Amino acid sequence: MTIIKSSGPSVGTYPDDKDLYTFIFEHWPSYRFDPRTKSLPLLIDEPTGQSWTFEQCRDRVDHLAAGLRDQLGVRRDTVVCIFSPNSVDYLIAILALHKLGAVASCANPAYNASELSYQIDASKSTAIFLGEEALKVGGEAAEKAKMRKDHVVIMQTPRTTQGKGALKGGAKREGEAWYLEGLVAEGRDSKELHKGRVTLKPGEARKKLAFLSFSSGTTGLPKGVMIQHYAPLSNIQQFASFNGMISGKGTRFLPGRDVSLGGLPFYHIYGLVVGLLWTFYSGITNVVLPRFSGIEPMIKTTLKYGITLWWLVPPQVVLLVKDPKAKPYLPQLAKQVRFLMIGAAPLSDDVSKQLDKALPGVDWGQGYGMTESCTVLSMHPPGIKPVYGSAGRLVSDVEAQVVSPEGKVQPVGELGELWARGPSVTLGYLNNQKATDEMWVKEGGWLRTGDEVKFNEKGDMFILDRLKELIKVKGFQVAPAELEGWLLNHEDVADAGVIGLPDDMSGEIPVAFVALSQTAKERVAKDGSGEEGKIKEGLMRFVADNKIRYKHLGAVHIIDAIPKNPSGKLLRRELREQAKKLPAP
Ligand code: 4UV
Repeated sequence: MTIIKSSGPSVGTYPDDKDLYTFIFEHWPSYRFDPRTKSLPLLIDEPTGQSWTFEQCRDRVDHLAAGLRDQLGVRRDTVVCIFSPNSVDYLIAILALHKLGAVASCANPAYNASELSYQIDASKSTAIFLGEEALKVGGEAAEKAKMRKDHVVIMQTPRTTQGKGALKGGAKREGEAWYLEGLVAEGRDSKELHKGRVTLKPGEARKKLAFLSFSSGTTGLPKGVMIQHYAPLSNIQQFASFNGMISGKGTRFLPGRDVSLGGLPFYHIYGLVVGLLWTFYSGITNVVLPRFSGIEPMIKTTLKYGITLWWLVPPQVVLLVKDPKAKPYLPQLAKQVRFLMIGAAPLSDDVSKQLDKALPGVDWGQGYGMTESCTVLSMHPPGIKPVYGSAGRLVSDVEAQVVSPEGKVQPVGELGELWARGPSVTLGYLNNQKATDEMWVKEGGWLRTGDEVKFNEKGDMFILDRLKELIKVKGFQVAPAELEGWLLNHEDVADAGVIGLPDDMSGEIPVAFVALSQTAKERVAKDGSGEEGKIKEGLMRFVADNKIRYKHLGAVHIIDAIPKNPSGKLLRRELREQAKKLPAP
């Protein structure tokens, strides 16, 4: 049995009687700023520069929780969807829900109404926070899901408010919907303020849900990942320990001095746990960007706010090293940015080399994680040079084994599927025991990652392929089953198979293979290849008009039949082989 263990310092004991609200506001690690001062600006709204201290955040969380309790009846196990671009109130909303024992289901703010209503239904969300820019789509989806109108909370960005209840002449509501500011505004004495707080008994954090995040996992449609409080709470500490913060020896990060780029989407597990929860818990100032709007704005924000920590996905690094707009800033960035982590999809060796040249001397490396492992499993360790192509080493208290297709545990250096275990592994998929059993192995507590990896003797992990169906476009998840199901709604399609093909900018891009319906075949027989072209265009549009941008198809190919095995399972490897033979588009 070859079990690979983390070489990072162990955290020791993880608290299992704390929800995230309690953990973040009342659990004091030695490395965090002095709890008596609490005067550090911790969250900064990038567009306005308005900042919030630890105490101000807690006060806002407490008032919002009271408002949610009194006006919406939110309580233990109520599921509430958050549909918003990044904002300071993203964290406030999450922690207010956790204070009441409720569960946050964070959705991609760029979803359309049908994508969002799928998540609302699947998570059984009974209330929703809507970012201002998400109002139209969110309102439509909430209506579709038959959500009560007074269970909608509109999150204004701080720049549109001038203090508690000051919005729009003090209006607390818009029609029946609540303004977040309106819920915060209620005056309450301290006893009233904390009524309804849910605290956990020893062991309970291991089971009590904190988040329902969506992931397609190995196969099929996106499913709600049941994330218990213990999982992010552990991962935050594993991250801190691996980077020397708990031991205090050679710490990589400097609470009170470092400034983080809050630009990764907070709905996604990488942005949520690393880019939001870990920074706040660690007392690191976070500049919150509503979204990534190009490499130059990101650089300008970095320079303006003295940002020293960058969390990125590979396509942003490609822009950084290749876009001429970035070039003039590189020397200045190399002096200021101290650390850069890249994750959620593979980073090529070529781009890695260019990054080393672009930002000489900067501490950078890849990180690797999954929604199901909430989140970081490996990252580039402190104190060594980046190892091109490596997704780093196992973070503290993570163990791994590499398993062959025949189920044999491989020796170090051999290829196989990564199975990982550690305190941040989640509980499984909501209402889907079959998919849960396929990924969570009861014996040994392993999580099957569906990623093909190998380790070297030093413990560097290399991800060589993805064995699961999942497609990653710019680090975002695309489930082939969702696009296949959608294409089957089109009258020209008898059968469909979707795979991801490599793309320089996005990492991968979804491509569809379709077998035509009888009527479409007849049209082609009559009108020839011109009609084929029209059908392909029509199908590309059919996806583009109905799905979020990163799910749009790069190409459609018409074939006679979609390859299947005798039990009807789609053979994606064969589609990949066929794709290799096609002329370049
Ligand atoms: O579920 P998910 O969308 O989750 C993520 C999480 C990425 C993170 C998390 C914490 C970090 O510190 C960090 O750096 C990155 O993406 O998708 C999980 C799948 O994405 C692929 C892999 O197939 C996972 O199973 N993936 C994630 N990171 C990498 C990657 C990587 N560095 N290299 C290659 N593939």
